[in-house]
Formats: sequence, C-alpha cells, structure tokens
Amino acid sequence: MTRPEFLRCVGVLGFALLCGCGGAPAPATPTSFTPAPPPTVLTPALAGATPDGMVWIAGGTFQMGSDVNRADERPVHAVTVDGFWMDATEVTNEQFAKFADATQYQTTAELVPDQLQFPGWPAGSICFTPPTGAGPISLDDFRQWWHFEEGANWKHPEGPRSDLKGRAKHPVVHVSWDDAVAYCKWAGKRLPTEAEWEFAARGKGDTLPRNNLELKVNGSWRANIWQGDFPKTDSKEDGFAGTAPVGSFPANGYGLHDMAGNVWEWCADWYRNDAYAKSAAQNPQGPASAKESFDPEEPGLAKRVQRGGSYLCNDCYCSGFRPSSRMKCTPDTGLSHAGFRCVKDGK
Ligand SMILES: [Ca+2]
Repeated sequence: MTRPEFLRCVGVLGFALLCGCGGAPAPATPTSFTPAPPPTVLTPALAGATPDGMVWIAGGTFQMGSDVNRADERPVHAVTVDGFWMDATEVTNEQFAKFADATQYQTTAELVPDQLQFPGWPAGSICFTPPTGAGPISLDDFRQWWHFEEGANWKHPEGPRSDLKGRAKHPVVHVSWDDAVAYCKWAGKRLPTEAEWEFAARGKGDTLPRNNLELKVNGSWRANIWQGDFPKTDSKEDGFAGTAPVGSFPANGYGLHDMAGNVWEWCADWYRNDAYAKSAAQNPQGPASAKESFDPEEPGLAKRVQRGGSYLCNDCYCSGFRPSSRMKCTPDTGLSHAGFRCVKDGK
C-alpha cells in the first residue's frame, strides 16, 4: 500500500486504541511463519563520534516481553542486540520540516488516495477529539473520539485551520510508516527493530513502568500520558493535554526521553501476534514479509509495530507505555498520536 485506505484505517485505529481489548472472538493464528533474516548491517561493538541528538546504546542481552500482560508479549525470551545509536528524542516538527523542505516530500496524509480504489475520499488523517455530552462513554466504540479530518496532516495536526505555531519542538505526528522510513533514509538512519526499541526503553535494566502509577515519582510525572476520565477529560496533571515538546520529561537510564508516552513510535518490524514464539536470539526482525504479518483482531491486514504509548494512554484504557507493550498499525496510516524516532548503526 502506498496510499491511505481510510476506511481500513478506521478499523485499524479502533484496535490501536482498544489495545486488543474487547471485540469479536479472535481467529486462530496461522500455524507458521518465517522469521526475517538477521540484520544485514553488522554493528561494531565500539561507538564512534556521537551523531547530533543521538545516544549510544551499548547493546547486550535482555529478557524481551512479558508473561503477565497481553498475549502478544509472551513468552519472555532472551534477546541480544548489538550496540546502536538512537535519537534521544522523538523526531520533531522542526526536524521533519527540514526533510520535507529539502526533498519536497509529501506525506501519505497529504496525498489524495487512489480514487479508483477509494472514490470520494480526500486527503487527510485521523484525529482524536474528546467526546462531549453527558452520560457514560462506552470504551468499546472508538468512533466516539476518533474521526477522519479532511486536510489534517503533519503541518495541520487538527485540520486545515490548525498549524505548527508553538509546536516546533513537538513530535511530528500524522506520519505513516512509509513517511518515517523516507525521513530515516534522508537522514542516513533507520527505524529501530522492535527488539532494539524495547532494549532501549528498559533503560539499563529498569523494567518500569509497569503501570501509570509508577510514572509518578515523588509527586512529579515522568511521562506525558493521560490523566482523568478517558476519553472525555484529560486533566493534564502532567502539564500537557496532547503532545508535549520532546524532552519535557526526565530521560531513562540511556538518556532517552519519552520512551513512555507522548507519541507512539514506529518500529521496522512487521507485526505478528505470536512473533515471540519463533523469535531469533540475535536482534529478531519479526516476520519476513507482509504476507506473514498477522493480527487476530484484523486478519488480512499487514501491520507494522508501534511502541511506547502516547499522551492518550492510561491504565484505565491503554497501558501502552509499558516497555514490553506492543501496538500495530497498517504502514499507510497516520494518526494524531503517532510519530517515530530513528536509530543508526555504529561505525
Ligand atoms: Ca498528558
């Protein structure tokens, strides 16, 4: 897919926000898949000169996944990753603008989709809007707070009447996986593998946070997540409703900011719910192909992995900020709470 399939996006989005909760009974997972081959770029053990804005993740062996959370995080298994450079923060609007200006790149959300395939659909993206009105909200129906906004894209996060004024340092959003990869190539970087991302998120052996309470330390929030009555009222106890400027919260043990919360971050891997059943011991890459991607909540849609949770996450609905928590989305989908950061091999 190179163009947005909006009707499909809405379905994807629902599960992205539902985080696997509820819905129809899941179909059986196909019995086998082929793990992607090992990385083709071998990374020396020593770090060279520090690239701007990046920190060196020395690599090592860790226990990936969780046996006490969602099914797709199981089983816990030992994984080794080589050292790599990682952006200390999510890619910002300011950084993405340099790329777009230099290349005249247009993101998926800025392009009118194929009208033969999707007649009548304009360019745009999917935005979060808190539902209004009295009475309880059923968390089973994401359409109450997500909608397609014509003209929404990274430069106009809430639609044509919005802009980036005051948001130069905020993470870029409404970028598809394809957009993120295009930026990485321009920058001489790449997206992290899911294993690299989780290794880095754990911050030198720190497995926290296990829940949102552990993100509040000595009365101060350590991540931009949701506080209050989801999805109606974000009390922004952490200081922000919506995205926050990158680096607004303390870094983890590696010097990485916002590995929990702020925006979801694309990873390189195809998603598969049982990927860990055949995980390689050395920097696993997920399934080898789109055909082997599988999400029991939406079988038939090939998805890429997202990690880290967003400003919409809270234990009442989505604990995506946990280091082992996995999310998935079709690669042509941009969302108002999803961005990315890059990694770079050592030299
Ligand atoms: Ca917040």
